[in-house]
Amino acid sequence: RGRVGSVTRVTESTPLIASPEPSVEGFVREYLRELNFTQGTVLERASTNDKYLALARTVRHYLMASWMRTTSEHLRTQPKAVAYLSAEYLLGRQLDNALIAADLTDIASEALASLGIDVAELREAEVEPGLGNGGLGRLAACFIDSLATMAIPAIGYGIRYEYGIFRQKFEDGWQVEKPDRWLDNGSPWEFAHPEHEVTVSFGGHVETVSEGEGADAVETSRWVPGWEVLGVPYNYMVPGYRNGCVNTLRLWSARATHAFNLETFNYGDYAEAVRAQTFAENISKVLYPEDSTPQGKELRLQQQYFFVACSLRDFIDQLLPQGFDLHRLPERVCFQLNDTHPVIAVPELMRILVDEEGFAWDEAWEVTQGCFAYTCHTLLPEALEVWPVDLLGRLLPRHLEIIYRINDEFLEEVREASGDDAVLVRRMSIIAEHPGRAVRMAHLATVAATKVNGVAELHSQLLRDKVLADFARLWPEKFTNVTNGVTPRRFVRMANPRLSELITEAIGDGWVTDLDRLRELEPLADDPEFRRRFREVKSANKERLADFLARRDGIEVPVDTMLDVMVKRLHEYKRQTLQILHVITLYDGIVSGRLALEDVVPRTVVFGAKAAPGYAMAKQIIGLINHVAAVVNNHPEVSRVLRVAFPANYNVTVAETLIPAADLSEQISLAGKEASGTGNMKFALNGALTIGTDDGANVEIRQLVGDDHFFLFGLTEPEAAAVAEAGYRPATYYEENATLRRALDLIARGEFSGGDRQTFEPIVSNLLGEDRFMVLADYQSYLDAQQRVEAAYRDPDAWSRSAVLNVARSGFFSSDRSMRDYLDRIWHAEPLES
Ligand code: TH1
Repeated sequence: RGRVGSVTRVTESTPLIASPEPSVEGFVREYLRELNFTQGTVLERASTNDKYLALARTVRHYLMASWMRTTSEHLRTQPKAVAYLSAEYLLGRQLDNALIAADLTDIASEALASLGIDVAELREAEVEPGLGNGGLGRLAACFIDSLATMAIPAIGYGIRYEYGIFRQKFEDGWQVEKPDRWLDNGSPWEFAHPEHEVTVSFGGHVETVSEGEGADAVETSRWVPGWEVLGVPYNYMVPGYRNGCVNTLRLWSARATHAFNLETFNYGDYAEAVRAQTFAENISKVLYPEDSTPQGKELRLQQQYFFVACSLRDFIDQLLPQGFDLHRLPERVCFQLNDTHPVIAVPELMRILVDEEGFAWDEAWEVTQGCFAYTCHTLLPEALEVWPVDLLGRLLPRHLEIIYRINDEFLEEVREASGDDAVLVRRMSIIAEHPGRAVRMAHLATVAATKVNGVAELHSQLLRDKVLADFARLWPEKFTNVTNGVTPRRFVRMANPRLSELITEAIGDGWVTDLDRLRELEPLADDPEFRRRFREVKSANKERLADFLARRDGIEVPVDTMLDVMVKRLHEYKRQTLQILHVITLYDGIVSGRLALEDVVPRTVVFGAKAAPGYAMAKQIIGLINHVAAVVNNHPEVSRVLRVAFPANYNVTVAETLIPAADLSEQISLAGKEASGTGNMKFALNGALTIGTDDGANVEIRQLVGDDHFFLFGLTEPEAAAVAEAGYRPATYYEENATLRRALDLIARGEFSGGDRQTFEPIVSNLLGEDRFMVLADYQSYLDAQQRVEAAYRDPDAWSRSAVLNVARSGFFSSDRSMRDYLDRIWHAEPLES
């Protein structure tokens, strides 16, 4: 269906060009060829960007033969594949990861050094593809890394946003958003394939056609779309770790159709033609910057349908043999739905099977139910996507009709199973009636999927007991858990080379692909020499961070203090406010003389957080943190023991230098609100201790590392639910706790806003009036836990013993383990034999 050509299907291995020679001389030759022939410049005149692009392309060449071989093997052997459907992939920089995967780090450094080039400087030139908001997008990136490392036939499908997550700046401490022009300096990691473009339709109406005569007559629906766009695939390599497997990430970019333009041009209206083009191309223009709080914008639904329609078409046309019997589709693929964003794929597959392939409805539904699995990533009611029926019907009329029929048959089943329980039927319906008629995407996903999973034990439990309880009662076997994980390649091996070397020296390098082997470090926690070397690594990482922040932001980080870090999206439920209240309490203690400087363990509190541009309270909190930082850091006494650093534009690159330097990891969401968290895992694996609530994956981290090596505080989920049930009154805590009262009064009196009482009034009145996430209820417990942190930190040997045990006992949080769980419980796919 491509415009230019169709693919030749590989039936046996086609000849491939071999990789360039993996030697310093070979690398130099290849590099200069790239610089001269592709980049079109000579070394003496090359800019840093020229040199970076040439390096990226050189590294690419070394992975190319493996990529082609993996693709051909996939096509030849036709195994069951995993197709991961995700609206976000927060990839981070590619160069270092590719160098490590191809085992070229040393060769590349030496080769470039021989040309007088410092690889470290070129690494800095890469702009990271920020095609995601936070945890959900980064999880997708970790998963495709693990799938490649485990040689699982897998393809990631998503959107090639022209603008990724915005670049955050601070002006007078307030967040300002700038566009992320990540493609401007060239994009050496992508391969455009316009010849494999896919047409996607929107709008129009549905016609009912009668076929056959009399009693045999059947009514069928036909979608007559109103307009079309093209999806152009861009392929990215996903290299496995030194295993010869390179999978593909395929991101779609929107283009105007050729016919569309031609007609308009024939009318002679050039400007109108260009406008139409812009309209179509808007679809993949920008990532929506809301994390966990979707905006019901039409363009967002367009994005969602656009990428899943392209992906299903592509999988069927390009990855399956011609003439494949789609009744057998579930044998060949599992489409994993990363939250509800790709759920419109369910009616799309139904449409393909019924309208295009002529399947009977029941046959099509059986196939569809066999092909999808759904991961839910949240518990917040406001994060559950709901599309107004009129919007969906306008954009995708045939899909709405299909959703209605799925719902009719489903509700019939509910009625039968429940003895006509009308209340239950209304609760479970895919269509919500209030406040307006709308499609509940989580219900649609749950009805269609073979399996529904949460992302940590507690989260999956709460899904079964609360959010999707009716569904779990009807189909208990459908529900399962897969606890999230992170890739040890990027977040330990690459981000923390010093720790990696120490570990490898102790237990060999098998841990990089078998993270459970970190257990072998446990006895070394009792070895004073090992602990000393561990502390040396931590200090060196702090030096590296201090260097990085000094150059990047002009921020001074004292390296001999406890590094206390909270990095994640700004969200009220995550409770950055709780940590800033602790900072204010320390400040107040010192300034008022109640706390002697000698009694404070010197600490540097680091924040990193972006707020959704339309989330006013989140932006207020950012303003507060920056204003508190200014006061604390400029106070002659306080700043001797307390600093606050808030580097702007926290992203994957910053995480990679920050996390390995951290002593203390702040995971302080209200229990029952953070589905999993994945930053928490990265910190533990890099030897930070956690101060945290019993929420998300914190629960499992604490169980694994042990209570003595984790600082637990706060209400549990059942306790928080009980407090909410009984009627939470935050002002009581203010009235009864003098320390808390002083901290809040300082904010209210304008201590951090040059005496202005209005600036942070919304925060104070929200905390005293509503405090939906129970910051005040957990304040004292948090303070007590921070006291235990200080006591523990005063004993460096005991602290580093705990830190080593955190590393040794966190192997479970490898995304390789997550992938094994998905394979066993959901996908049932096998590795490609090589
Ligand atoms: C996050 C969850 O908040 C986090 O707890 C979890 O570790 C992570 O997903 C990975 O599972 C979510 N991110 C989003 C983003 C959007 C919508 C819902 C969620 S849940 C846009």
